[in-house]
Amino acid sequence: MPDTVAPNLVAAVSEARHWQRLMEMGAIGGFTDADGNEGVNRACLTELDRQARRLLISWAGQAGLAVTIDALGNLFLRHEGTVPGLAPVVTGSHMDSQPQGGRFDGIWGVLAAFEAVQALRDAGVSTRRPIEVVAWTNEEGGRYAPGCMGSMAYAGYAPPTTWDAVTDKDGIRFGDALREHLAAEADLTRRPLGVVEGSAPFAYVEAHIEQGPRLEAEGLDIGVVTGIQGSRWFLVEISGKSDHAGTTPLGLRQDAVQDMLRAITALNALMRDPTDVLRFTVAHIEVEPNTSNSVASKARFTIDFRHPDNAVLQARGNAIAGVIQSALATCTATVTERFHAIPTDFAPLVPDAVEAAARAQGLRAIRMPSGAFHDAQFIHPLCPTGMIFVPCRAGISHHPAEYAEPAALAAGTRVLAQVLADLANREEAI
Ligand code: HGY
Ligand code: MN
Ligand code: MN
Repeated sequence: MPDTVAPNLVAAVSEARHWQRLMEMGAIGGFTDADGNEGVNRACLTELDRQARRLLISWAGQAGLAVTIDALGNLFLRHEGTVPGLAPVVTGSHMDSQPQGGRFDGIWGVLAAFEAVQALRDAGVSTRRPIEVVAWTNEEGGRYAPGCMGSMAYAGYAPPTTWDAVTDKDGIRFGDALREHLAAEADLTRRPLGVVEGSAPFAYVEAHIEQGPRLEAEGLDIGVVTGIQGSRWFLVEISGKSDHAGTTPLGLRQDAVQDMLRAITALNALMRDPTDVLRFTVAHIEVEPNTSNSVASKARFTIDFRHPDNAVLQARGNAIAGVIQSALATCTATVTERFHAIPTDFAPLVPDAVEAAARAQGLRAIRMPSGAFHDAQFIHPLCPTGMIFVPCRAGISHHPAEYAEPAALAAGTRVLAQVLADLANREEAI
């Protein structure tokens, strides 16, 4: 990795153009919340998602990049290298957002990758290897659980039809929404799904806002991400019996809400961690019939459990179902695991390239793990993988107040550009 800065490449990254594109993207599904924050609600495989993709595709066409999509709708923008047949360097993130999301989570990584590739081309920096900018389908898992469906299918982690029967809050099946989406993008060139003929990427780099407070609090510019903690998602459905709230004695009830509370209380005890490293969240609850004067027959809730140590992730995650069953008083419960991402430690190649580029550009960088999961977690087994974090305001994310400064995003994009130029000119992954 040349320790010199590629000055014309760094200069070719345009902060203004990059910010303008981010704001234009943020207007698609954009909204202003009660506090005046500019948020985004752009769920995967919706008209808004397709609008955002068409905007990116139009920019890619103007920049001379070849556009393809695969059977999961993963979108690729390809910059050709000078040596035919070499494995590409892949870089990108996701374009879908949380329902109360921000203008930077995911989409910044896609637009930073696009800006970096455009800067390479503007600066006349040739690369032996092709570079592919990617937008993965359904990273968030907000509309359809779990997240990372596009990258999981691409990496062969699960068959592409795994999630066809998953429904959204309106009962629309993922398989049907995907079919509709692919039909709407039938004009785009289709590519085989995943790693075909052994063409695994040479390396994968994902730029992302930190979604935590550390870089800002410590006055740092770049997070050199060393790995991603593990995540496990479960759906719990408690079944009881609906009854009249006024006439049914408590002793005769099979109250699904009361048993849900018992189960969550027992899970809180299982997940207790005085070191506050473990993450346990129940944040999506549904009750049926959901009226104030009928005892609940059903209670559904989600579990998002995370930990950086796989031994803890497996031990406590595997105990969840038993703890729930033991906590029930009158109802029955089903516990379904929907997502299981083991903790990831990135091989040194990409983190070292990120740290060297940050240093060469005079930026303050620190090595750190990611608390959020990312598509990089599923690409990691295929090739050397790494991530670049930039600071976001107060670490806020998955909220309309999510914000990052234009200069901070441009700095992250310049590091990404230099890392791509470095990796795309390497002979071997050493
Ligand atoms: O939930 C996550 O960690 C990611 O931001 N989707
Ligand atoms: Mn994200
Ligand atoms: Mn997110």
